[in-house]
Amino acid sequence: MENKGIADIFTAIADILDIEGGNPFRVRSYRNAARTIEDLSQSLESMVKTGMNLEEIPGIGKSIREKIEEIISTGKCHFLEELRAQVPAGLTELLKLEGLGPKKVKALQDQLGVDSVDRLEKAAQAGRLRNLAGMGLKTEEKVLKSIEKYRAGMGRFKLSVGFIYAQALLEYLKEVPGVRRLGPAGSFRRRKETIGDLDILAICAKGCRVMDRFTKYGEVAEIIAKGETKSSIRLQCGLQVDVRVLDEESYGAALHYFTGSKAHNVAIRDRAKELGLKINEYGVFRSQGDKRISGAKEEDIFKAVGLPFIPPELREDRGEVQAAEQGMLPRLIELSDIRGDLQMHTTATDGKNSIAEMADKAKEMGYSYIAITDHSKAVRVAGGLDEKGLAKHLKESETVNSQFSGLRILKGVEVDILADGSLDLKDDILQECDVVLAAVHSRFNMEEKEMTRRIVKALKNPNVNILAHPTGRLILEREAYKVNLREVIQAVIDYGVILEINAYPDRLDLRDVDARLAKEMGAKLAISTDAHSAAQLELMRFGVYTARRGWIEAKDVINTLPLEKLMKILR
Ligand code: DGT
Ligand code: CA
Ligand code: CA
Ligand code: ZN
Repeated sequence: MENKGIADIFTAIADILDIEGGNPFRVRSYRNAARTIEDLSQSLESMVKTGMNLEEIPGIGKSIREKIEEIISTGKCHFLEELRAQVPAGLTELLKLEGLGPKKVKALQDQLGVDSVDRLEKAAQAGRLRNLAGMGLKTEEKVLKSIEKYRAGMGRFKLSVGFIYAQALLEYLKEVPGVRRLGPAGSFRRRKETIGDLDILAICAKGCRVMDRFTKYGEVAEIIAKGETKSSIRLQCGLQVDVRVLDEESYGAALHYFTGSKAHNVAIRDRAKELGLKINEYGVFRSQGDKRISGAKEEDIFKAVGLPFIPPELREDRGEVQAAEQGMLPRLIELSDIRGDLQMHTTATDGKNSIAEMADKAKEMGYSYIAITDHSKAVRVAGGLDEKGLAKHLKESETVNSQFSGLRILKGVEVDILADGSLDLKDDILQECDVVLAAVHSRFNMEEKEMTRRIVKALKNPNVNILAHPTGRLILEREAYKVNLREVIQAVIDYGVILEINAYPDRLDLRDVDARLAKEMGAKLAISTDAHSAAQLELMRFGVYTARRGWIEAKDVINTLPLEKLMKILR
């Protein structure tokens, strides 16, 4: 089983214990274990196979190690199954609704007998929540909204989760004798922020047993369909995977077709029609007489309609066909353009690694610079720094910097934007920093006008360099706060501030279309991971994917610049 699947089991345990009012330390130890496991760069399964003692991993003790070994050898966790037998199945689902924590879920169950999303919806509609302690009319409205949102996102998975399963599954299928070519298509290949399912295409030799092997994959929960050319399974995590076996001569046409998006395909096919051609998943044909022209390579499709290759990330029918026609396609940014990372946290606040450990990893990645940007004091849950704490931390950054050659460690902070738009730390300490990120971490439910005024006021502070995660959304979990983004973008331009594309896979904030808007209005961007561990510095790729979907080029992004040029922008 993948690390992610094992982590999900520990999260499920923690959720149930939490609702049952279990010992908070125990709950936390399961949650921490889940997080640790998700962050591991090596698979637990391979560690167990090589005989490594898992208790050497920080945060993993005897009881969790035993459970991991059980899960790896049996695919199941007995303890979780026991817990599940004690609570209604729908109850833990309630935790997935925005704004509902274990305490509220428990209260709803005890006082109203609510133990599923459907029942909660009925109770809210019937006005039965408003009389509970700590709830009211507003709660009912909010609950109904979160239910609506939950249902809309149901069955979708974050791109990063798709990556975990896609990589493992592709590795597995590659080993099957007779598989000649293998690759992802669909929204995964377009790097959309969430995927509905995973689409995989293959070319196989005659007699290849790829479908047998696919449907016998270790994490299959259900075989939805099994055929010679198409099979679908559902993994234990709920993700559906489709595999299609194609003919070599039509691989390109099928790859284009199944990469989508549907709207892009329609735009290409309309163009083909005007040229007297027909394009489908089997190839390019003449409309008259059905003579086949090409289709083995994906380039064939674009060539047939007189266009240059359009990268998958742009295929959303958002003007890419017209841009291609006019020779105006952007030269999209690539991961290799990135020279450093401008947001990360360390053990000084809620990160897992020291400054030196972050720097080691950055060096290994070939970066020229990183900025250490821990939280400020208003973010209490993260142990944010006050002026004194930051002063000491900046000194430490300097010291570590002097120990590294070829990597510049910039002194920074992620300072909180308080409710009134003032900053959480005094100007004289902010002046000491090379990089100041400003961000909203509280009071998300302000009115749009108030939130916009709050952020714009913060941007006026001349010490602020970058507006971090500008809209505050968490994918599939929390909507962006209400804010007039155009006004914010205009303000960053006016005050010389950079907008962040936060690469952390739960955030991807700015999102693709907003990054594009920012670029079109003339703003500059930074792509930063917000890493809370050294391993998470690798998450940069998700920020780059988002930028590419936003038509962003290397020249729009400040952390593609060499150090000296970057320093000029940061002043
Ligand atoms: P998803 O899975 O919801 O994240 O989105 P996609 O884009 O991966 O959609 P999916 O898996 O239903 O189908 C994969 C691709 O196949 C889709 O992007 C375009 C193509 N496709 C599927 N159904 C149709 C269709 O009815 N018409 C056209 N033109 N293309 C289709
Ligand atoms: Ca799909
Ligand atoms: Ca599909
Ligand atoms: Zn933040």
